[in-house]
Amino acid sequence: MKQLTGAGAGRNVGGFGFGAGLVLCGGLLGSMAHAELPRHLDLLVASRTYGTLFAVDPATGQIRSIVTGPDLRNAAKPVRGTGTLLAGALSGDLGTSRDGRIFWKLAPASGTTATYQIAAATGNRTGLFGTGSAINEANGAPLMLNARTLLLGADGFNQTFSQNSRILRYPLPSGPVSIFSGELVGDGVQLFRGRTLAFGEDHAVYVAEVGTLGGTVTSAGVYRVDLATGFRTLISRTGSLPLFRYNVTNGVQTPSTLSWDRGTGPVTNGQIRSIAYRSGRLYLGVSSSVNSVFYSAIIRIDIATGDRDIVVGTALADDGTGATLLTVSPSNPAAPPFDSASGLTVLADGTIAFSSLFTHNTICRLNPETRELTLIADLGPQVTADVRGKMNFTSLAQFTNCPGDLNLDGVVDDADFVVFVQAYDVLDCADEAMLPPCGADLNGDLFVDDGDFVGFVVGYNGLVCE
Ligand SMILES: [Ca+2]
Ligand SMILES: [Ca+2]
Repeated sequence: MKQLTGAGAGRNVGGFGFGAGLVLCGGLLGSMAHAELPRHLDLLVASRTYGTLFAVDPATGQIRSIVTGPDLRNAAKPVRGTGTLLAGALSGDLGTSRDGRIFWKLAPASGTTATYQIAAATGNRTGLFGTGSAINEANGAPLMLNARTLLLGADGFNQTFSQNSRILRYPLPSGPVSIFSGELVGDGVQLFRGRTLAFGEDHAVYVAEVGTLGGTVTSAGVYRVDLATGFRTLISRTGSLPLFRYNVTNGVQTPSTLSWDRGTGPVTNGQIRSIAYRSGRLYLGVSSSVNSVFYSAIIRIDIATGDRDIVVGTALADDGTGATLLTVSPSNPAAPPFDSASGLTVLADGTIAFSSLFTHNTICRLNPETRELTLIADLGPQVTADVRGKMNFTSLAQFTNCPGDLNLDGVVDDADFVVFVQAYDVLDCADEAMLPPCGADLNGDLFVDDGDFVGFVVGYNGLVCE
């Protein structure tokens, strides 16, 4: 515990008159200088079909720019950026850092699964690691643990039932990749096709399994993985089948599977597309299929009990049949339709943004308290007719490059100062009390100290963040 020198009562920093004004991130200056670059808090949405990453202004719903890949607004589809075209993936997901870095892990048609870094300034696509080897198989979500570390899911889409999934750890900028949890690393329940990740507030990363149709291991679940130990515990069974998984203790896996269960409520017989964390609860974008008709829902899980409920959409009753539909409608009558909710992203106001994977070209916003569902953007009218309904928006993330805006509400103000002081008192990004991605570590040295405070004050006192 140290004291923040010079902060006084928290309102008078270095004679700059702390609290005197707000810094708007991405203002007029930014738009004049970099008309084609994404701005702080733009929504990045990824088309797996074409390998295009759009930046969308959440206030207007308009495409701000093509970050990388073919420009689907133009019939000639000119490609922005160099490197492997990131199209054809079974599924892709995005990670963004607080300083404007973008990471995309997927399996492009021309190659095997790999993780790429996208340079926002140029659109260039650079492979970081991945050759389709066992440690990196299939797709998964990259997530910033801190400024220097990526955690990644690896769902093992084609793995056999005897293989385990894993969560990978990649030190930036150059690795090497290693297994953080899974296989025989870390005690606890086996992961099978654990694709998407979300940080909680309890020094844990939560992983959602895509799900499986049956075999030696069955069903799907959501697990807590402790960031200190890599140990895995079941939070909630999300699949309609009984959950069977191996258990690992001290690097030894049980010879046969065990039955696991936790939580009551709706389930799914299809894929889980995305997971998000908000206030002690997890939110899942899920798909189910009955009589060849696909249904989508956003399911909420109370971490304390594992109990599940539908916020909006259609999922299945946990009655053993895998065929009894349960539907919860949005509270507003004019709610937009959605399918296979993907890329769930919690915004500063507590609403959850998400994309639709298949027929819709939309980004929607859900208020999980009121069940109000509204439209943020419809990209359909903004692209050429031939790609509409085919883009497959697998993932969504916020582009963030305003380092002083710690709560991601678009301004650097006293609320951010409160967040900064809390992080400063903790100091070490690896401390259990520090929340990922340790955003107050502005200079990326994995500590929050006076060096970061200098940068924070500069942001607070008037520099436009682009
Ligand atoms: Ca802020
Ligand atoms: Ca630092």
